[in-house]
Order: sequence, then C-alpha cells, then structure tokens
Amino acid sequence: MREVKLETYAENTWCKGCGNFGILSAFTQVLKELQDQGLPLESIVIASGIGCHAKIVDYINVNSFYSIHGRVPPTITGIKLANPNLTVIGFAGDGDAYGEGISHLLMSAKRNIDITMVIHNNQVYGLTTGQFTPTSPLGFTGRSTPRGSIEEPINPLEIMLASGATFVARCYSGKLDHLVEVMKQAITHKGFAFIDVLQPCFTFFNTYKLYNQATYVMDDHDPSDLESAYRRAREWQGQAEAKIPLGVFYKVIKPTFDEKLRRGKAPAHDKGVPDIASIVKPQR
Ligand SMILES: Cc1ncc(C[n+]2csc(CCOP(=O)(O)OP(=O)(O)O)c2C)c(N)n1
Ligand code: SF4
Ligand SMILES: [Mg+2]
Repeated sequence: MREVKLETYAENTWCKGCGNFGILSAFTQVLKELQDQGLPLESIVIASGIGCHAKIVDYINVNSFYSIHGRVPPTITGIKLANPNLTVIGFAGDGDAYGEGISHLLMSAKRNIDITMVIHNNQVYGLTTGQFTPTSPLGFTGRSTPRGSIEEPINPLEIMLASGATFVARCYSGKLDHLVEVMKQAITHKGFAFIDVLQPCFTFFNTYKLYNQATYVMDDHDPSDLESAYRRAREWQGQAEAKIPLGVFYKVIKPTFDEKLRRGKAPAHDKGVPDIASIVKPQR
C-alpha cells in the first residue's frame, strides 16, 4: 500500500507552547497507526469549526473541510450519510461546540450517528483573543469579563452522557500516550464518540500548571456503568481546586443513526473505500 505523507506545506501559526500541538501530534500518530494496520487514508475525512483549533485541518494531509462556527457536527453528519464507509472526525473548540453550536452537538449524540468529535477545550475563545466561554471557570478574567466571569461553567461530560453519547471521554493534550490511545478507541467506536481534550491556551489562559498537577488517568472505573460515569464526571466541575479524572467515562454499543437510516441502501456504500470496521478491530 502507498504510504501517504501526513505533513502539509501550510505554515503552523499556533503560538509557541499551545496545547493544540499535543492534539496534532496525537492525531498524526493515530493516523500512522491506522495506516500501518491497512486503512487507506483516503477513507478518512476531517472537519473543523472556526478558531485556533480549526487550523488543525490545514496541518494534516487528509481530506478535510473547514466548516463554520459551531457547525462541525452537521457537516460531518452529511459526509457520513453520503458515504457511510468514510471514517469522519470533527475537531471543534469549546466556544465553537459548547457555545455557538451546542444544539448540533446534542442532536448528534442523541442520534448516535457514527462520527467522532474531538473538542479542543481551552476554556477560552482563543482566536478572538481571550473572551470567556461556557467552560471558563467562575471568576475567569478576560477581554469580555475584566472583573471576572460571574457564571458557573457547564460540565460537557455530564451533558454528553445525558444526551445519549455512546462514547464519552476526557483527555489532556499534555498526556500524549493516553490521548493517542483514547483517540484510537473513539475513532474505531461504532457510534457517536466524544472526547473533551483539555488544551491549555498558552497566551490567553495558561492552565498547564493546574492540569499537570490535577489530572490523573482513572484505573478503577467501569466504562459500561452509566451511573458511575456520571459520578466520575462530577468530580470536576471546572474549578481549580479539584482533581481532574481522565479516561473513558462511558462506552456502550447501540444501533447507529446512519445504519438505521439507510438499512443497507446507501448511495456510495459499495463503491468507495472500505469501512474501518472491516480493517481495524475496535480498540479496547
Ligand atoms: C457565527 C460566528 N460567530 C462568531 C464568530 C467569531 N469567532 C471566530 S473564532 C471565535 C472563537 C473561537 O473560540 P473556540 O471555539 O473556543 O476556539 P479556539 O480559538 O479557542 O480554538 C469566534 C467567536 C464567527 N466566526 N462566526
Ligand atoms: S491563542 Fe491560545 S489557543 Fe490560540 S494558538 Fe495561541 S495559545 Fe493556542
Ligand atoms: Mg476555545
């Protein structure tokens, strides 16, 4: 099989120290592993929203689509429905996915469409220079809240569990091996897979110290237990004091929206690239 080069000619304009570099490295590693296992890279499509995170599609040499703010889920839903054999992965920011486009994220989880959403959660609007987002902590000071945000942050994991997501995980861009492992599990999961990736914005909200000290990978959690998933998700509500669990909180197999919708009659199903499940076994 022809080995495809993953780097592109685009100049990387992320700030030095940005957590997005970790996400890019992890995803590149996952693509290399999938390619080594025999998955043709032309069967992968990625799409992004608008923001610093979104530039990731410029830096990886696979089929990609720059979407609009908050609209990654419907964009990749359309791609998946048009050709269900494609493996489709969306990258969105916290402002993009949890603010501007949260209804789309909820509906995709509810439907259990077979896509993966990776959220670059830096708890700030990075590209527009530091406004607060739905995950910014209480008291966050930035361009739009110079005296401190007066709002409690949302808990995206709890929201995804309540919306019906069949794969819910949290990672940290500074824990690369773990991120690679969970990303691979998410991408090979049949159904809606969601990863909230804690990604420090070095310039507008530098959370490296907090995440380095507070994050830990769960080793005592059963991801098939929904009640336990809620309890573990509630251990961290976005504030600085608590410990922050990482890992797969919930995983279950249910019929997917795309399967139910087409019942074997998809227009491009038999002609295009092979389905990932026929090549790479789901990762545990
Ligand atoms: C509909 C719409 N509203 C607002 C904007 C302006 N805008 C562009 S990027 C951005 C912030 C993105 O923040 P986030 O999604 O957290 O991504 P980050 O830059 O932090 O990676 C905003 C508000 C836009 N492009 N489109
Ligand atoms: S502004 Fe923040 S998120 Fe954007 S590139 Fe710089 S460090 Fe990264
Ligand atoms: Mg952001």
